[in-house]
Formats: sequence, structure tokens, C-alpha cells
Amino acid sequence: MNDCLFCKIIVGDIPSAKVYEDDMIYAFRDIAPMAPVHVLVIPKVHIASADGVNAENSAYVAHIFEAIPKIAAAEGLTNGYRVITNCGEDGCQSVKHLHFHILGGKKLPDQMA
Ligand code: DGP
Repeated sequence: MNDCLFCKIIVGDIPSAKVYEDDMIYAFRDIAPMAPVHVLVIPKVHIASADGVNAENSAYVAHIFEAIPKIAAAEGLTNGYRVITNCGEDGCQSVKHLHFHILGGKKLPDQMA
């Protein structure tokens, strides 16, 4: 077992507020929400970041993007939402396990950086 925080969340060693789960992915509420709805969606395999996506594991990313509209609908995000993945140092990625933020529930700021 590696020392990855999100790998520990997947196996339940660290508690989380689950929003969705299937055999490939896990979704849970962000511990420090930046919007009324702030969900993180992660693959159940350890991929360090967007930089680590390749032909062997890209099915997990495709599956995440198939699940995102369902999660957004279940969260009541009928008026739109934002999906973000931070990558590496300049992207301010703090947890080194690929994750996609779903943010919504209000009009989000226009400015990205
Ligand atoms: P990023 O900066 O893109 O690496 O986002 C990491 C996110 O993970 C950040 O919004 C806070 C969230 N986070 C960090 N630790 C935990 C945790 O233990 N539980 C939950 N639910 N979220 C966490």
C-alpha cells in the first residue's frame, strides 16, 4: 500500500463523504468546499496527475467523464458546473492522485488565474 491520501480514502482507511462509487471510480465531498457543491472524482487506480494519463489507464478518465454528468445531475447542478484538475507544481496540485473537482451550485467566478 502506498502512502497516498486518496488511495487510503478509496479503501476506507480515511473516512470520506461518498457521493458515488463503482468498480473504477470513487466520488466524495471535498473537505474544504469552494462552492455549495464541491465533489472530487478519482480513479481507483493510482494515477499521480493528468501527466500520468496514458493508453493503459485512460479508460478510467473516460469513465470519470461519463460519470460526471450523472453526479452533477444527482447534485442538482441543472444550471451548469465547472470541472477542474490541477496538475503539478504550477497547477497547485496538493494531492498527488489524479482528481477532478466538480464545482457548482452558484455562479462561479469568471477569472481562472
Ligand atoms: P488539489 O489542490 O487540486 O490537489 O485538490 C485537493 C483537494 O483535496 C482539496 O480541494 C482539498 C481536498 N482534500 C484534501 N485532503 C482531503 C481529505 O482528507 N478528505 C477530503 N474529503 N478532501 C480532501
